[in-house]
Amino acid sequence: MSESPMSGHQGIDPTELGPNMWLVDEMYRRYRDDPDAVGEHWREFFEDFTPKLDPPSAASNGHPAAPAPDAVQAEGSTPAWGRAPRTPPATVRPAAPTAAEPQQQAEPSPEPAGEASPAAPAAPVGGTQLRGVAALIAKNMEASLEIPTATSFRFVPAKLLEENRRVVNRFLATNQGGKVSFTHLIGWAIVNALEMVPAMRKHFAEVGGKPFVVTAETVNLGLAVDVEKSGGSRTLVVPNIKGANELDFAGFWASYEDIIRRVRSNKLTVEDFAGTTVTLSNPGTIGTQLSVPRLMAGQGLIVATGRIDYPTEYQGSDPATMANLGIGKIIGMTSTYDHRVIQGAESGEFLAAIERLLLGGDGFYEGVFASLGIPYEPVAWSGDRGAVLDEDHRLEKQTNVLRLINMFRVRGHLLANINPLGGKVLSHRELDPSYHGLSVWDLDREFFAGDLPGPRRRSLRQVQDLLRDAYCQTVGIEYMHIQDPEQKRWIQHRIEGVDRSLPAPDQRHILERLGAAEGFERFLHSKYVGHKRFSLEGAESLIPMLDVLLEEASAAGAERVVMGMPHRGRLNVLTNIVGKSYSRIFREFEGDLDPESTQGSGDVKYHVGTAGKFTGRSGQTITVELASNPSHLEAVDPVVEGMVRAAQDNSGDRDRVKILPILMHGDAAFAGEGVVAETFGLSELKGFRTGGTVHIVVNNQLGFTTAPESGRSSVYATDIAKMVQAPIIHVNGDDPEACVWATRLAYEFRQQFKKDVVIDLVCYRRYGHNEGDDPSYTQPLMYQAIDQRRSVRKLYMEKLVNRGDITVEEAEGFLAEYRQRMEQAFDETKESAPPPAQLERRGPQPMGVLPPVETGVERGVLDKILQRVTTWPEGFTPHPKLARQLERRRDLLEKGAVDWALGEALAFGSLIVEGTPVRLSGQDSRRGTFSQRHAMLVDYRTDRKFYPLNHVSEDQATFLIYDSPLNEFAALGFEYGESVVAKDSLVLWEAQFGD
Ligand SMILES: Cc1ncc(C[n+]2csc(CCOP(=O)(O)OP(=O)(O)O)c2C)c(N)n1
Repeated sequence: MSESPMSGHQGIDPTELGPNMWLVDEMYRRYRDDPDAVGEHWREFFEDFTPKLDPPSAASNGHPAAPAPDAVQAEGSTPAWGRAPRTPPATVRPAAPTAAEPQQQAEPSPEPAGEASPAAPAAPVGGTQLRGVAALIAKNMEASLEIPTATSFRFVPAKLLEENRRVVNRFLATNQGGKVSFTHLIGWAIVNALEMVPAMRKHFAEVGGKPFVVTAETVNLGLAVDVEKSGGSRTLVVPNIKGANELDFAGFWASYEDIIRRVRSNKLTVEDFAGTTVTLSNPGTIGTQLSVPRLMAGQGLIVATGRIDYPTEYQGSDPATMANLGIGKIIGMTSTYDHRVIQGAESGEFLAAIERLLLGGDGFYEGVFASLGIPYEPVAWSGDRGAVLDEDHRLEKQTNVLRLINMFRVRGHLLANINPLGGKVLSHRELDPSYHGLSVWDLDREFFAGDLPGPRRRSLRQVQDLLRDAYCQTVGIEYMHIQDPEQKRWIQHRIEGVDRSLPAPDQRHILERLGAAEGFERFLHSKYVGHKRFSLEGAESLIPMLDVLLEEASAAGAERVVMGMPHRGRLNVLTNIVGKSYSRIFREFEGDLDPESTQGSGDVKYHVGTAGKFTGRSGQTITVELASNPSHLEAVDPVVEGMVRAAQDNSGDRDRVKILPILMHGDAAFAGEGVVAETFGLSELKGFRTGGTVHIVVNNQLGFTTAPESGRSSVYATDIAKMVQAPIIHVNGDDPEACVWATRLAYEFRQQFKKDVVIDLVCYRRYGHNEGDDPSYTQPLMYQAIDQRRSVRKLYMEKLVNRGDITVEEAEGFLAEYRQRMEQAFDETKESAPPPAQLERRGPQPMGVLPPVETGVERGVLDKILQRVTTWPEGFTPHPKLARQLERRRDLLEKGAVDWALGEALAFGSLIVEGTPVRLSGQDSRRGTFSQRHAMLVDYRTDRKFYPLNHVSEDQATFLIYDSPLNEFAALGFEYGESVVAKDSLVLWEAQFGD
């Protein structure tokens, strides 16, 4: 029943981490040391790779890099932390260092290795002479007797540590992989407690016969690792984590694992043992409750942790009874210190600080969660109130458990990890058990689980796990607004307690499709630099989603789908789903445009429709038609519905299962355009219904430059779909397996209930709105995060390797195929390139001039405005490119030249200086569609906003400028209303051109 902190230590047995947890990291290391050491396919994969479990580089934490491996080796090391399986015996090397920098004190072994010298005295009966490492340990132990130590003891409740470690590991298991052990967390608490009680960083030193007390600035945390040698005997090594107090938890965890890995592979170096400040020892592995270890010279403190277990008097008690009584496990901890320089009170305070941290004080777990990118709130500590042995309390808690279950069904999506860019801690009071009077102490108690699948009675922990798995992983589903109980039950049966893992062929197919999606974009990117293509990058999961949708539909006997979609990813869908040939698309890029199209403006690629055949994996085919659409976003929605309805009626598809509508949308357009609501309004009407549309919102969290807070009043971009009680499935675009699973669910729902269903594919946009646009003017921090983000293909491949789902050789095969696809594309363009088209450009017709009006203002006023719109406040950091742009504006006026944007700023500025308020709204108006206006500056480091025209003079009128939602009718109507009342203001609405 007992658990040692070390038994949670999983760094030694890789199988417990996911079979290949280290594999990718190891290959990366080889690549980093010598890029030629890995195959050429891997190089592209590693270009932007950051190893998750690689410790921060020595340079980054201010320590010199370790000397070359091999300098010092542990003998036949099998670290016994966690009882690891034995590694093959290593070659015997020079004496391994043992506790407390032994290598600094190491002297040559008193006896040469090999035969004893004939002159040596006879060994005692049964005696074996201590040599090498063993002799050194003996020596060091004797030396340690000179240190006058004292020891403080404390038992610390382990309940919260256990619960939060569980949350962490459940998250890691479904995301990056890896496991955090109790010791990682306890070690981290020790490092933090040393910051809180710096007196514990002192040690004693004697120089020239004089005593000194030394306070270490950096904490080099020694880890006492018990190593089992090939012959079965044991020894001890104490390498340390350098500068542990300068790391965050993720860095500490990575360094810790790195050390254990190097112990295991005999790769420790002299540097690893140098300068230990404090040591952590854990004899809890073998069941020890408390121990008083020896303190080595040069250190002032050694902490020992015992096993994690129930107090001795409860050994053998019934776990259910203990849960009901609120009895939890504890950990014994000791602090053994050098009493010459550290006092008992300081040591006591130090252990108290560790306890406070392990009970969640000072944001301890919040820090751990944040550094690992876990988007949840940690479990909080609380005392056990209202013991459940009391009938009333039991009933009350039971009721609350049922309420919690319902709450997860209603609002669980708010805790779902659906945003690949993360950045926000997900929480909602009604999903917090404490809001329902339930605490950590209730987790092990049993309750009736209502209508959840599985046993009628189970622990609250099991209930909560099931709910979190169903509603709060990378899929969040809204369906409780549906009034039909049958539809709700149908959904619950498919998401509660259901294993969502995909079979191996599906995984490989997804990876292949992601390669096709990314490869196409990368190719266009390198070949047609600066061309608009409205890249799908950041949302590549759309391709496997459409693929599975067509696969399912064709397998079920559907004959045709009609799709409507906007600009984003359209070319990708045309090639990878509709089957339009690469060469046809490339020809359009090379200038072979349809002369009928928009005067050859080049936008035909994003608007023209086409029809093709999709062939599923099992060979079945289905006709796919992509409707032509105008630039006007969402205008195609009712058109697609009309096309489908006509086709259904013509072919006698009365059940509406043979011809299926699919609509794709951008998040801003879906939330903004009125025609979306109008089309939903048709969906259930006899004369208009098409048996349900599968909607996929490609939610890249921006509409051109407009963020959701300016673009919509609803929580989600998809809230409008609730008007027809459609289920809405939000899914993290960086989890392609979840995307595919969500698509299957959506399709099945549509077929079953003949109703609309919406998938909200939460993703990001790797570039600007189009490839020539710089998004970092308005969203600098978001784009710094996006720049760091590796493609979904790479992340998925890494995950498959880490989980052991594909081998390294298979991964290499996928990388080779990806490269080959690019090369083939290059060949195809070479073959297909036609002569560049000569398009006749007609200039605009002269429109005449308006009668002249006196508008002039004093030059001084213009200079003042210019000064304002080309400067920014102290401490504000403008975008580096913009700073230069504004500088040029100043030069312009000096030369007497004024461009459109400056002319406009001077006009607005002079109006407000004269006392006329100005109000302007429109799509992306604050920055300007052409990146020309910059009426709002955004701090490059903090996202803070500054509006220069609001600071021209003290008594000026207001200048108000807003990005509107992506609609025209409502925004224009609103501004017209403004102008009817605000007669003395200049009220403007700005339209946005085409796409
Ligand atoms: C009705 C209409 N209004 C405005 C535009 C100009 N416009 C083209 S794309 C775009 C932003 C679209 O954002 P979103 O719908 O989120 O799709 P994304 O480009 O992010 O994929 C705007 C405002 C347009 N094409 N149609």
